[in-house]
Amino acid sequence: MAKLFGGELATDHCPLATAFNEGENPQVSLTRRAFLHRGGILTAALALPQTANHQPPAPKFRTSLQASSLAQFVDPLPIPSIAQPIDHRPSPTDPSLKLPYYRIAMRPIESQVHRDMKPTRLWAYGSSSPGPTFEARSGQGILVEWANELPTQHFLPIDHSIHGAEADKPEVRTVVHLHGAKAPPDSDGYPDNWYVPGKSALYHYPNHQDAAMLWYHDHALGINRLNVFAGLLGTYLLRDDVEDSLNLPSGKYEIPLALCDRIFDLESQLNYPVSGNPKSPWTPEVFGDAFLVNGKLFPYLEVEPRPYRFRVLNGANGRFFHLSLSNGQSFHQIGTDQGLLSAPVELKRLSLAPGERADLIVDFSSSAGEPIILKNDISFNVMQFRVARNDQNKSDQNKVDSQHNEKNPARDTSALPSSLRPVPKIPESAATQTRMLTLVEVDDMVQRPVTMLLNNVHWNMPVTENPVLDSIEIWNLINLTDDSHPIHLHLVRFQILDRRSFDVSAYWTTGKLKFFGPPIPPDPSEAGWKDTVRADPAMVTRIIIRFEGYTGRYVWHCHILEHEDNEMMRPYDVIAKP
Ligand SMILES: [Cu+2]
Repeated sequence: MAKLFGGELATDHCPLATAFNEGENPQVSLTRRAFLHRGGILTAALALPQTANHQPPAPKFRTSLQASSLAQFVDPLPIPSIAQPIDHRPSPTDPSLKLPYYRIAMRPIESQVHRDMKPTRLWAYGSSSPGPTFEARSGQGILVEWANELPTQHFLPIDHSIHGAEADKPEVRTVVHLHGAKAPPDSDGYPDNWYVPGKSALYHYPNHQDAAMLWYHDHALGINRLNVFAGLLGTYLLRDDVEDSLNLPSGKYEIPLALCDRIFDLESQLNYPVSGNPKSPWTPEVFGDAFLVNGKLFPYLEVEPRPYRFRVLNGANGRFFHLSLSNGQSFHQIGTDQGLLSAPVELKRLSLAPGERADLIVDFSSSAGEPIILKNDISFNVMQFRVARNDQNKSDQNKVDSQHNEKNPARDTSALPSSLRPVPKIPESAATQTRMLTLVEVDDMVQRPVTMLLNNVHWNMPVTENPVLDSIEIWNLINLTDDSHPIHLHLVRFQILDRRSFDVSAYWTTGKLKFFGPPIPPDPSEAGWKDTVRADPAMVTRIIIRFEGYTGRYVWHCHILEHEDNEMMRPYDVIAKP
């Protein structure tokens, strides 16, 4: 169990200092962090408690398009196509078994994200961003060959001072992670397992897990934020008999909504912000004013006055979405990152951190004839639902229902069951290991973030978290920063135990946790299986995890991609039982 805190940072034992020894770790030898360390600045900055209102350097933007100047709700919501297998191939674990085999190529595409914009250059899985949606069944494995057919030059600003993205590395590198999958380590998309244009990797997804909405995205070390911003993401719906038995809205009444935010320039091209320093263009967070839903800006969706199931993904680099409906109506959340909740939760507002998913039932039956806007933070429009009138005759229906092209809208026979799937609580007494893990922001002298760390250690340092297969652990995520960090563990699902406010200054000084109040249980909408958890500032967030599935090397990291790329990611090993 690693226990590192501010009081220890200036000592010779500081692992951070070791990381900056050029002889020992050439990969970080020329980073600006090393420069700061040599100047004696870093340790000083580290030993100081975080203060609010750090001012990031003014980013140098190309002139940005103002998304709010565009006409809204003029483009229909795109629904990504369903990925189709092209063959069947032997299972890596049982060659007598033939598994569906898919081949998905990463390619540059041009996509018109809004009627009044020019086509935008994106990188996509297949021919759209988001890429095709996978439909898979629990217990039925698939094989996916992820082929890198991208150009050899990147079109977004690489920061060569970030580890793994040094100038001697190929500019374009990709590796795919299926977020939320219980996948073997060699199919998990380990960030160092990147490959270059012209190469591909064959991954096996056994799907031995409950129905859930997973998503796939790039995970290449040091440039993940750029690859995802460029468009490399898509959704993966895993289904099972329990879900089938619930009679939830399905078919055209079940719709994925992949949300992200982007910045565009006046030529309609992606405008990824930079720090202003050409040698280290990394910026700590990126927030765009253009909210894309399934790749469109301000789309609309024509719906019938009946319940719909929306599979919502926050695929943004750093934005937390706070969603509500303009008519104030409530909706039900039926699932979290890792599948169904035990019972529906009625909500008027849904918060989703980057990487999180929510499974929602929205009933439009009392809103016939109304337009309803999906809002973010109350004041920003995301998309519009155009609810058809009840009295609309068949020909009207056919006209407005062009997206669905269904001649006879089916009578609604779906249900909202009062109970969904049991989520048995993992008892705390079952945990055999408790880890104390800090979330740390390293600032320079003027309190600009320079890097982000988990437990004060860098990506390249030896593994410190090594849970035993099938054991249960409690991880205390001690957030010493001013930001909320969505923490994601690969391979596993977990439950949130609680969050508790603590005295950050006292922790920096003494290394001890002085709590301010009682533990706060997770929100009802988080009280299911999770794979990504919001670790709020100045809080200890406790999660309980059973390390099931495979032994081998995985990662855990912050899902703010700018943080993840700049050291807020660590390897961990699931080890065999002694
Ligand atoms: Cu973070």
